[in-house]
Amino acid sequence: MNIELIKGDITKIQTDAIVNAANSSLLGGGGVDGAIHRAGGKQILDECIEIRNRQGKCKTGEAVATTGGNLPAKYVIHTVGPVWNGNEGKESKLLANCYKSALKLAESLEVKTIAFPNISTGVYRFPKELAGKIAVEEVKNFKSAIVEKVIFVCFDNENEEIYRKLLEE
Ligand code: AR6
Repeated sequence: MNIELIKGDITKIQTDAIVNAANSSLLGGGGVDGAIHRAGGKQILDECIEIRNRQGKCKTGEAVATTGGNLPAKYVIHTVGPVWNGNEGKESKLLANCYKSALKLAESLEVKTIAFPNISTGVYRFPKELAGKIAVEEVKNFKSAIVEKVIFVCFDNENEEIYRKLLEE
């Protein structure tokens, strides 16, 4: 699998799928979630509401998919990262599950290219260095005959620096 690093706004990325760092309500919020719903338009929210009506809230570490609405990406894969409370073992596993669930769902949608934001490293306060390690490890461990390219989209300088180092290793 090809791994790339980009600094910028994930709503501008042209891939088959972009991943959203959502919350369990699936009804939108701030940060990257807010940016995706703003840029993608009402269709994404309508589909999220449908999913909620069908299966209830999205649990931490799980993922659901909607279309991309007005975004350049075809799909948005919404996953719910853990809130960092200092329980490293438990929260690391949940964050790893986000990447696993999103990649599995991407495969089932026959996604070839997928872009990830730095899940949980904003409002949810997950330590960026540890989150980066988990993200890179999960992507590298995911062997797929369908997904060809994963792009890590870093919004802030700190994450960009962390990912640059991790991907050089
Ligand atoms: N493109 C790419 N990355 C972005 C963008 C963007 N447009 N905007 C922010 N980031 P956060 P979380 C980065 O807080 O920590 C929401 O309210 C940001 O710099 O968006 O998982 C949800 O509804 C950071 O590195 O998500 C939840 O309630 C990363 O995205 C809660 O926040 C994640 O920051 C989820 O918190």
